[in-house]
Amino acid sequence: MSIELYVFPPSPRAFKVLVVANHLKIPYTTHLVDLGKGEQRASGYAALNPNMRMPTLKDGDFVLWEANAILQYLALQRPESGLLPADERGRLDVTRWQFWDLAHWDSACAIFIFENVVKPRLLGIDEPDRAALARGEESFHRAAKVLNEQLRGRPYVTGTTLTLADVSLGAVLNLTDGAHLPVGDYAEIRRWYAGLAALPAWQRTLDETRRPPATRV
Ligand SMILES: N[C@@H](CCC(=O)N[C@@H](CS)C(=O)NCC(=O)O)C(=O)O
Repeated sequence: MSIELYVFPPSPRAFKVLVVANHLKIPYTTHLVDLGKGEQRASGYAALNPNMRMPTLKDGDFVLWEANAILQYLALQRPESGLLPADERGRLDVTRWQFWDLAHWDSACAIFIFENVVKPRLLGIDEPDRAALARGEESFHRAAKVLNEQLRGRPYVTGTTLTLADVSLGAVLNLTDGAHLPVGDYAEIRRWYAGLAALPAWQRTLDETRRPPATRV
């Protein structure tokens, strides 16, 4: 039985899971958790993920939520890929950036996504909260400066090879235009993201996330 992924494909948190599965050629089936219809609160889904958020992975009787943990689970299916390095220090470096993602990067970007994408497209609210966006700007620039400097002289976040750190941090930039993420001054971030977006699996996943998944929860 293949891995089951419960996702709302327009979300970068779903994208990061799907792109890793595609990059590693891991077979999976998807179940749509339509956030626009509140399907994350359906009792069957809430039994899998008590947070009532997506994504969630189910592999037989093993259930895992939190996108960055799911990425590690997928990478461990193909250790030879190097997406999660085998050596302890390399692995901790990747894990560090995945933690940093949730603590600083994802949380800053999420403000822009909520105000400029989710509100108008899913909630029918056209006017963004200016105070929230101002807080988002401050958090975004503080984090973006760190990421931009880290990428200087490095093709990827942790060095010369693609790892989960790149996927965790790069997925959100798919929404740069729609969310108005202010990446304009960060040349290293833009150069690095262009490389990610050129990956065949990235392209395929972008195509796939524009189509509805086969089944529903
Ligand atoms: N830290 C979690 C965040 C998951 C999350 O917040 N997912 C959002 C969509 S991007 C969600 O399902 N929201 C539904 C809701 O808040 O009702 C992860 O990275 O997996």
